[in-house]
Amino acid sequence: MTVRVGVIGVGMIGQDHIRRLTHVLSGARVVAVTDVDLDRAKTVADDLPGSRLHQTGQELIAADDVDAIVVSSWGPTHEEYVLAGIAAGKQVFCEKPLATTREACERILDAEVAAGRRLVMVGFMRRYDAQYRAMKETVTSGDIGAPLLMHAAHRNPSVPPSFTSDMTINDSTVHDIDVARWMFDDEIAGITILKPRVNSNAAEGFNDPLMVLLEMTSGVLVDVEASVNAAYGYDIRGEVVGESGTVELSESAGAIVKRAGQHSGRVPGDWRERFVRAFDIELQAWIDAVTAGTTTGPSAWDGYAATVCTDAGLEALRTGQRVPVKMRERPDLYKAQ
Ligand code: NAD
Ligand code: ISE
Repeated sequence: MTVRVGVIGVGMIGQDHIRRLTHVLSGARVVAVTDVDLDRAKTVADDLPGSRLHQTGQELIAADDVDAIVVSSWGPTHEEYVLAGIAAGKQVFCEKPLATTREACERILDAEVAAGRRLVMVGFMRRYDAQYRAMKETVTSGDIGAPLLMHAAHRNPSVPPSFTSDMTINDSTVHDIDVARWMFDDEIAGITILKPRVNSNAAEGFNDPLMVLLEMTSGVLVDVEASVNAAYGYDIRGEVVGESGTVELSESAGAIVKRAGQHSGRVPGDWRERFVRAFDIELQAWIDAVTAGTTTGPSAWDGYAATVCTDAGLEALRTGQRVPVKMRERPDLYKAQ
């Protein structure tokens, strides 16, 4: 069976997902595209033999020849499409964030629970990265003893002028929040954010970098340096400190060059380069699950938890105070993930 996929939102990541669904992965074909920018969607459809342009996301979701949906439009528009996908009984791969407010995420949880089955996977691709997976295996094996701390850094080389300090939390650090929950199979209990000296490369009024402290309910502390004007490249770091050892992400792929008494290697240019394989593996896992009639990967509950945490993070950024994270009770549907 070939899964016939419709893609809503064909900007940067939407087009990248279409490329991988078309040229890299197996078992799927993109048959439908749409975007609020119809000219952009038409250009994409014209370059994609066998695909059809739809005027709206709702029309695409309702189409009989669309089996499953990728939502890669702007975050605030995700809720509408995810809810429509659930109502149509179609599987949805939704880029992060699941939705931008706690209430919107709760409406999605309610809809899935009412449907009685999981239909949504959220695009937290770091869970599919080989280095993060190796780190989780080590933590879970107990080889370094009980985890105590995690040090992380999320450095973007630069951001467009439209990017705000809030987005450092809900667009970038949201990935570190998901990693922390997944790495330790635990929830986040509280968040504190400190504002160090400002990088002179940052736009006027922009607090960059930020130091984010996540407290897990187990007591593990996760510190995340979130920088979006790091200039030298896209650098994702992580180290878990256990009672009797540590495990850290290694330097990213690429050859190490040794010459003239020095050694050097490549720093990825952006998230597409750093996580290219993770995105491939993530979407292949989704296609395989859709084909098998099952669901996999980060769930709507994970999307909800991440948004509740980023909301708390925004309050912590505004107030300078520690903000507790309070979530609703986890529905049975999400208990055996
Ligand atoms: P983008 O601006 O390049 O593309 C978004 C597209 O959505 C645009 O073409 C826009 O016209 C379209 N759009 C906006 N509103 C729409 C609507 N109501 N209906 C249909 N289309 C609509 O943005 P992007 O960088 O591709 O990001 C898209 C999503 O992917 C965001 O949610 C972002 O957070 C997420 N993202 C995830 C990662 C990751 O690492 N997993 C990386 C980048 C972006
Ligand atoms: C972007 O939207 C992503 O999701 C990337 O993975 C992240 O590293 C980047 O900071 C975000 O802006």
